[in-house]
Amino acid sequence: MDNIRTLNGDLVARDLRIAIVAARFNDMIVDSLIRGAVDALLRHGAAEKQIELIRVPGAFDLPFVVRRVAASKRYDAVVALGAVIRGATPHFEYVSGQCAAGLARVADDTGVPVAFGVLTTETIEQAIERAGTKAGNKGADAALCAVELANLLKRMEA
Ligand code: INI
Repeated sequence: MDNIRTLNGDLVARDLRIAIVAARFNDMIVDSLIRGAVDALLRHGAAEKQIELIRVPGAFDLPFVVRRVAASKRYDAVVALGAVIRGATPHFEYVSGQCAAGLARVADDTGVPVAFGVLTTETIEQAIERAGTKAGNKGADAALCAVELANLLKRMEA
């Protein structure tokens, strides 16, 4: 193992431009995800001016806007945030499925990392647990994933 060249992305956000695209639907939850994401980026060396926050109506609408944001090439990575709660919607599968598949497609098509910080839960309690209470903050996790992927790409291209 010692002789294997290993590439990793570090968690230093000092030189990165990060876009956060966040849904307004379930904003009580999503606002906590945004706070977690911003806090994680600042604590990992980003300045506020390196971060841009863009709001969209719901999780279904994220891929459309994230594609524009990623294609602009103004950002090293995008953090997509939202909350789809089964109890709140009879079309849970459509919204969550299209959102996840759409965001993955955007990352593949543009080559810009898109971190998936969209909660898909059965209940509002499960969403609250993942938005800054007992199961951590998935917004913060997604932000750090974006930092790691952006730095990994820079290292792979160096
Ligand atoms: N959008 C969400 O982000 N979460 C949900 O739980 C949700 N529900 O319950 O339907 C939801 N719907 C709106 C959807 O994302 C779009 O904004 C809408 O369909 C217009 O395109």
